[in-house]
Amino acid sequence: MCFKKIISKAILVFLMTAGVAYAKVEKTFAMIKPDAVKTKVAGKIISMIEENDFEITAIKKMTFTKSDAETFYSVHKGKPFFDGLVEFMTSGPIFAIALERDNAIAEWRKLMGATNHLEAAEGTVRKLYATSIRHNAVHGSDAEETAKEELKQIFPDL
Ligand code: IDP
Ligand code: MG
Repeated sequence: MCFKKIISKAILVFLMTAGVAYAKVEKTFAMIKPDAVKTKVAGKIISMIEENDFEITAIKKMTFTKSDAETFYSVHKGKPFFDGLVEFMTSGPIFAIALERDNAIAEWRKLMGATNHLEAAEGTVRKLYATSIRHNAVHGSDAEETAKEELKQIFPDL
């Protein structure tokens, strides 16, 4: 093999390795909240997740106890909306979902849309299904560390 060919092969291998490293598979935690389960749009939201190339690695329907919700949202303890949030999150069943894809955390938050549905972009889950800033259909981890903690709380065996 000539020198030129060896160099171009080496460059190709380097670029492929760098590409794979860049697009590393990431895990995140998603939830379909009680409002969306109650209005039976959970299936539509799961379709959106699948259509956007996420792998669903675990899913379960469950109902948060007060203690589950307080632990899950402990970062918001003391905020004016905390008690209402806990009441809402314990008001009915949710779907807890473990997701994987490249940049899963950011990609799922992008697909969810802004916390306030009035600010959510067209085509996002919250634009389509949220009815207020509290009743906003879905949850998504906001960083690698929180994704790890949330997955551990809800799917300890994963
Ligand atoms: P996020 O779900 O987009 O990450 P956070 O700021 O982490 O938003 O808030 C957690 C949840 O608390 C929101 O999804 C929403 O259900 C509720 N929430 C946030 N801000 C308010 C508010 O100002 N009023 C009522 N509920 C709120
Ligand atoms: Mg949050």
